Amino acid sequence: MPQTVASYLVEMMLDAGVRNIYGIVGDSANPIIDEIRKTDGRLNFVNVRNEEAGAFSAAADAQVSGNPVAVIGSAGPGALHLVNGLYDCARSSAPVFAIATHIPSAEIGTHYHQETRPEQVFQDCCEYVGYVTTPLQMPRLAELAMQAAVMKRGVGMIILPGDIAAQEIKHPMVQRPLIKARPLMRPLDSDLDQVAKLLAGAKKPMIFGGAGCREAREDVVALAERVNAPVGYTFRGKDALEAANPNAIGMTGLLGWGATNKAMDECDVLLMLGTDFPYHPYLPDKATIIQIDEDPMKLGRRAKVDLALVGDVGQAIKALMPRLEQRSDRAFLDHMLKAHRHIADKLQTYVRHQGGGKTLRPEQVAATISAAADDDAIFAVDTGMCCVWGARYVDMRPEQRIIGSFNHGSMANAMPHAIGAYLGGGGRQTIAFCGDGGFTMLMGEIVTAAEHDLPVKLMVFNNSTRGMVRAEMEVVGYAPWGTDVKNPDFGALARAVGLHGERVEDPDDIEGAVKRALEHPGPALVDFVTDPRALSMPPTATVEQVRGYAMAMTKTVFEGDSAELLETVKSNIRDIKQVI
Ligand SMILES: Cc1ncc(C[n+]2csc(CCOP(=O)(O)OP(=O)(O)O)c2C)c(N)n1
Ligand SMILES: [Mg+2]
Repeated sequence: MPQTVASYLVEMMLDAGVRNIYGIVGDSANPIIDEIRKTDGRLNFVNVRNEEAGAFSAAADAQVSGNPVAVIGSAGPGALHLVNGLYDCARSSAPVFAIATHIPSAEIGTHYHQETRPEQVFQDCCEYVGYVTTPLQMPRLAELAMQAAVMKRGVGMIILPGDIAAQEIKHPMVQRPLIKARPLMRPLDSDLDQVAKLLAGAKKPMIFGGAGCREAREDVVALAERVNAPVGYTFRGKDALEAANPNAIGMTGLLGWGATNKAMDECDVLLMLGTDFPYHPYLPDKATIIQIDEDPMKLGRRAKVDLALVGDVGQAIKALMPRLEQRSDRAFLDHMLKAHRHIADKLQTYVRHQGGGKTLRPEQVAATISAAADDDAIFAVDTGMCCVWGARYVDMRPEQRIIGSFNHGSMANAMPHAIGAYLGGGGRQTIAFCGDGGFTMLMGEIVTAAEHDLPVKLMVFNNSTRGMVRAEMEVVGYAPWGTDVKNPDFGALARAVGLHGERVEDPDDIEGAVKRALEHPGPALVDFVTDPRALSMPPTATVEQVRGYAMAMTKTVFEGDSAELLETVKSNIRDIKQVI
């Protein structure tokens, strides 16, 4: 059988470990789709309803499975739909092989039907873009794209006109075995000696970890216990460092909770591990900062770093441990753990009091879902307030995962992420925290879940507003405007599509609805009609208490301590009073 460009691509994807390819058919993609068909499911074509969602699913699939995942979009608009989701792949370091099929090669440059310039459009979100204009470039370009995806953990793309996909590869160029595993790198001994010295001299050492700690939880915990350091983390670090970690003290930043912010203020040596946390005002300016990351580009770009080391976090710690004595002074650690417990307890206010009324508190919804979830459940949270509920009320267990569009920050990620996480996670319970805005943005994917009978659990936090932006407006003194939306009954909508669907308006019904959704064997949706003001309103309070509480809550949520921020909050008290 002669090998065509399309048949080679499918073979190469299978060889590289790709199991799922997300996308939508299209004229220019047909030669590839036909080759996928011939694999009889070995390469699973996940027929989605929007290519953007397909790319989000690929991002989650790759993050959960650790394997490269593929997406395909057809010429022009089909491929363009991929863009936002591919940015999410790139920003989440998800190895994704993307095929953007293209108009017939003879028509390129003539403003032909559906013509775009994909080689320009995708440049920024891809590690590599190979533009195939003749089968003579194959398989070299496809291999380079796959290698870029796997080795650089990002998007490797080929742009492929449909007519070329169908052509035979007569003169294969430089076919070589794919390199499938990334090497491990560790810092130099001399640099590790310096780290050991700084940590030994620290009175208040602290660790702050990110996604780079994913494979190194036990190493980080062992290190933290050796030097008695509290461990704060980013959202992607929560996925790795919150569970099974006695020194965990929560997150910092906009969504932060726990004692991390306080520890950042008070620590004298900060060890940043595998994090590119972007919000530099939350990083200390007084402490000595040591940073370890496998990507040198991430060193020192967020804070003034005193000692920067390139290397894998786990490998670095393994080599560092023999250089460190057990520290006996636990004063700073114990102080932070105590502060952390206090703040964590305060956060339970709305969970315990259920808002004191008949409106649904999202905090209670999130905490109820977290408690009912499987020990190895995967959570996907939408950008918006669902990030806050996920950050604060999903109490991670060691085998659980939590993913989101944390670096790219796109809405509408949770449902397609859940679909990809379910497929990549080998059938684990997968729960999406969807905002009503996020859910409706890529709502077609509920049909994907129904059609493929993917038992994702879609928990819609339906506050009929773009809540996160509304809060942002309020905090800086804008009148909330352009934020509210009118929604249908999503439970009824889900049932119409073939899912288990419910709508919950009474706090007493939360638990039962969560249980029924999780126990249902297929896809399920619960439409939680939540309180749109759920950021600033205390359960039971006088006006004075509301004033103080609102300021404190707003401060907690936005983590700002500045007088200016407090002034703007005060100016919004009138607004807050409307809801008591
Ligand atoms: C694609 C996209 N559009 C706009 C934004 C800006 N944005 C961030 S959060 C948000 C509101 C989200 O609303 P919803 O999904 O209802 O969640 P809520 O905050 O109400 O829980 C918006 C508009 C974004 N991040 N991504
Ligand atoms: Mg909303």
